[in-house]
Amino acid sequence: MAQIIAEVSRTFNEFLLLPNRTRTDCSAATVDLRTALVRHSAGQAPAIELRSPFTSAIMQAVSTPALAIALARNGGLSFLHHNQPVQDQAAAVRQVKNFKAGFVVSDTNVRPDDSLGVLADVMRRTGHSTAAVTDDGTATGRLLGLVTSRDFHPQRHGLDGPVGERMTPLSELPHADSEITLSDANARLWDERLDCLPVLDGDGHLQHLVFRSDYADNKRFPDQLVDAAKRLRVGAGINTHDYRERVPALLEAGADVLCFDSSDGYSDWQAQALTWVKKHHPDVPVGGGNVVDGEAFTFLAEAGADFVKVGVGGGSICITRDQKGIGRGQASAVLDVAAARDAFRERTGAYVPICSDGGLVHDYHVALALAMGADFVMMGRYFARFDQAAGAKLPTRDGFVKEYWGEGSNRARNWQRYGQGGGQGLVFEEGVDGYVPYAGDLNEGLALTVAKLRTTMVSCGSTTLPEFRSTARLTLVSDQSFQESHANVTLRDAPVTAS
Ligand code: RVP
Repeated sequence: MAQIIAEVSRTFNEFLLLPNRTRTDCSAATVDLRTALVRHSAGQAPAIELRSPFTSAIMQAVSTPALAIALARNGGLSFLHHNQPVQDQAAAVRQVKNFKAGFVVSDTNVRPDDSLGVLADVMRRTGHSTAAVTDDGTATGRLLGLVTSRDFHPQRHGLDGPVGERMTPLSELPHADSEITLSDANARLWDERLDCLPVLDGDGHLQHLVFRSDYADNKRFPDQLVDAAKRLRVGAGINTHDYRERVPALLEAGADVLCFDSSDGYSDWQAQALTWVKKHHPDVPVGGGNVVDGEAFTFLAEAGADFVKVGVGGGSICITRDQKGIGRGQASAVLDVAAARDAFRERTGAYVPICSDGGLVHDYHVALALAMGADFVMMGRYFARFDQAAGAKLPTRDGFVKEYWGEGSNRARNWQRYGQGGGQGLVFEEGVDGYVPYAGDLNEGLALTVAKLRTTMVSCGSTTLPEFRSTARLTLVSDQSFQESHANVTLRDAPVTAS
């Protein structure tokens, strides 16, 4: 006979945190948001720790290289999606690993015999006012000079003459070799009163430009998530179909951590694939999921998963529950899996972090997920709203929106994530294709969310995430008290007739 789980399936909106005593040494500034990303022996430091407990969803609409760079610079981690050819995903990983803060690959490039009209067009297109002049007009050609918008005037010089006549030639241009560090490059920018310092390889080919205008930007990110070689860290999604080809290519490209991406990870397929990765690449951390209960967590932890993602059907674009009747309220799922993680640690001495994935709608849901036991969170909708995400930004009557679509939608057709028995395709959709409100730059949006998380932790008397989850006190909210949570006046900027 079917078993009925006694507890009701609950979600984040049904809970609130009670404030704990806040001691004088507990303040937003002393809160430490570091958290374990991967399996480790209890009491020992993990091989990889996030500086901030945020990861971005393994989705086409979300985790681009630009978003991965921005998130890692803020201490979190992106998982680049696997719903693309292996070589494309590997190239995306390389793009993140090759990023050097402050060292810009030039996007405004011309040849010396290009006309000033061509130069003006290129500058208009990129919005930048400094162009590299290289022998072949590419970002890595042999550098011949620099030309800026201050070097020519369309009326005075006309637009027909060649760029070479207005550029500052390399012989008069201070430049550096590829060994230079960012701090030395910045020192030269200030000492020699330069706006831009080109960095060249041994053959005189352009590698990067370092701009004075980026100086403040480079000081902005004290919590970057970097590897031993100071390169930003990046994760990559994999699936249980082509992992034998995909995993080696991703590792060759420099991926720091992998994660199986499946709408239902409680399967022999995933256990077998985990075993394969662990056998062939024992030092590479690999996560598993998704699961919604302790039994499934333990299954994946025993199969070797280095972290486990929690969540089925709660994603903002997800219709799995409507379509298949499978899933569990995200709060119940996290609480159950967190208990299993702690039991697994007691039994084996291994701590396997868990990630609350999907269904985080309000900023305070992040705090609730972490209080309920998640080591870190994964979000799709949240990150899809930012400039750095993949979706197009579109104007509406009320402002801008960004496109956001599920991996189980017909737009993404990520059949590897959904075992529907349809071969290389989806038999039915498990996700929708829609829009989310545009939220600007990730750096600013995430800073606000982090500020809220810090102050919630202070109210709960915690300066670390382990302390937060071990001391949190949560209460269920009734419909009536949920109403009480919202403002109950007519807002100043709303029509007076509003109820
Ligand atoms: P959300 O943050 O609520 O937008 O949820 C994102 C999560 O939803 C993803 O990390 C993934 O687990 C899940 N997802 C992605 N696509 C779909 C779908 O099409 N059903 N669901």
